[in-house]
Amino acid sequence: MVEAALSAGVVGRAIEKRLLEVAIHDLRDFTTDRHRSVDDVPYGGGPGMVMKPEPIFRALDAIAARHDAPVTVLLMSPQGTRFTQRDAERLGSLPHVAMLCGRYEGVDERVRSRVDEEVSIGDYVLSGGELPALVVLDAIARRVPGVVGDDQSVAEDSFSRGLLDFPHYTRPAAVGDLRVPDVLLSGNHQEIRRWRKQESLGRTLERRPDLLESAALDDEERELLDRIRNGRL
Ligand code: 4GX
Repeated sequence: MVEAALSAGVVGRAIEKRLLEVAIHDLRDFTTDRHRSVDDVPYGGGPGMVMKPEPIFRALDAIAARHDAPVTVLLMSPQGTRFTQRDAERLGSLPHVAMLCGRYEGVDERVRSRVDEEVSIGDYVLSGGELPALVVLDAIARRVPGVVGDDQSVAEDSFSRGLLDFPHYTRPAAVGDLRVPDVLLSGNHQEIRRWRKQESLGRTLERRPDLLESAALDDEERELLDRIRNGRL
């Protein structure tokens, strides 16, 4: 699954262009028993299985040995702190990141002594950490200069500005009675910028008011938000 994802799309192209290097490590390659076991029954009893610590420690040692600069170890887990655009920006500036993907009920607690950050992609339970790791990788990769064609569009991305995106339209100007807002056809770039700010703010207020508490708004945006809140827009 991870191999397939790494060969496709934006991440695939970034790797081809050598803007990004990704290695997959199979924990079974770091086992020593005949059955190559990576999991075992939980101490104290109960259902499910727990990932054994030694194969994980050996894998992390092998990864560290491949690099001169520090390797930041992430554990993908629903117990982690929620992954955000800010984390994508921060992690993207680190020399090396290892993402530990568990299955079953999780990892032996002692593994956390080797983990720098426990990361969740959202409040739902998946069957493994691989999809979360691919989500985190994608968010990091598309910010690497040259990976996405247009650096401008990455910089202006919805969450980089801390607000939800404004509505987008393309040709034709009318599909039946569904028309593109006149302001976008006006050629008045000052007005278009203001309309987009207004739409971003309106949507954010409506759908994600929590984002407004930490959004860095400029003077015009604070004025617009005030007017939206007071029903004057
Ligand atoms: N965001 N899962 C990890 C096994 C597990 C459980 C506990 C370590 C500790 C998930 C998520 C997620 C399912 C990946 C359980 N590993 N990961 N897996 N949501 O649901 O990150």
